[in-house]
Amino acid sequence: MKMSFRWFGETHDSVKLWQIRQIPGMVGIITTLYDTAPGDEWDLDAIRAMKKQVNDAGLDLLGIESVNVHDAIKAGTPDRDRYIQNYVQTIRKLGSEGIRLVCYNFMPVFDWTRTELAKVRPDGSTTMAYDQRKIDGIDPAEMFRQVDSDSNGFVLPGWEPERMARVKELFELYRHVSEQQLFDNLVYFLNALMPVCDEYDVNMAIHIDDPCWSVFGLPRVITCREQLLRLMDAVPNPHNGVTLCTGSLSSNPQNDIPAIIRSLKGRIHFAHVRNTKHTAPGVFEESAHYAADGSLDMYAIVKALVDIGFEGPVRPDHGRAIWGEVSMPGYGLYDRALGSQYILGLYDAIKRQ
Ligand SMILES: [Mn+2]
Repeated sequence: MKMSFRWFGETHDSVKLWQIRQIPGMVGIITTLYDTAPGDEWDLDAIRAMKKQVNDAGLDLLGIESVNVHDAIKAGTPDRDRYIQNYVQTIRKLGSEGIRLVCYNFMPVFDWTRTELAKVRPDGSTTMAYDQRKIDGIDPAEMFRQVDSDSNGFVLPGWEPERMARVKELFELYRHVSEQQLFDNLVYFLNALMPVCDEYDVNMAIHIDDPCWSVFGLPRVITCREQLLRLMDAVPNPHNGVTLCTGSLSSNPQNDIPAIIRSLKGRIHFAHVRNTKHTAPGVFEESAHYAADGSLDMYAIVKALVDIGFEGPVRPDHGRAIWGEVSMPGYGLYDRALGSQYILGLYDAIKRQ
């Protein structure tokens, strides 16, 4: 596996590339162009500049997270083909620059959802947490106000104010979109992308829905093994693959993550590895990566990735806020650096056995 770190660019991230470069075993960066809107065709010069910046810091640009998918594509409105064509052109440009991984998600309206961004843990660190009982008691606009006020002044990916200003309109857009239709729209989108992915050897890697069930009555389809395999079968091209996010999958403890990893041999193109601690059904927080700090068997997860021959980029995904660091929630330097070392330690030990 290639250890990587998500980075939000010089103007959006509190963490610097030179700091990331000093984490042992860290070889790559996962980033995106932050001044593009979903549906835009990316500018080739901007892609080149982004890549050069990462390379100049001694790191490889291992993938894009995310090229966001326009709501017209997800909802399947008549203008979707225009946005799909822009997406095809973006893949073409990324591929021509040697960037071969695109992470994306297909969740309507909201990206990942948390009910608390700075829950205080017994050791004084803070972390992101989810409580379904709170979701059941508030409306989406209130949810956004809470996220916005707890974000340390950073703009959280998936929670951009422009997007949230349109929350009512977006809910209206999806009002008549069933889970079957959402799934069909995803298949339509992927089928349109596969020729350019074949041409440039670009892997599409869908992120697990987070949490992996319907929130606020919106449809969600990337939730469990059955649904993942259904998508792999619907578009059997190996460039149609998965971002295996252990944190997102773990939101539903019914998901047997090592078994899911084994069932997706050859189709996992990117892995997000983190741990969560569950205290009640639908109630969890993001713990340290160390297995005993949370509820996941991190050894079994890394072992399954090794066993299926996974060699793509891995990143430590979210971390807690520790040692007084102020950053975008979930995306500080310190705890993700610690997490990367734990994952690499497991990986080394498993490889040497
Ligand atoms: Mn993830």
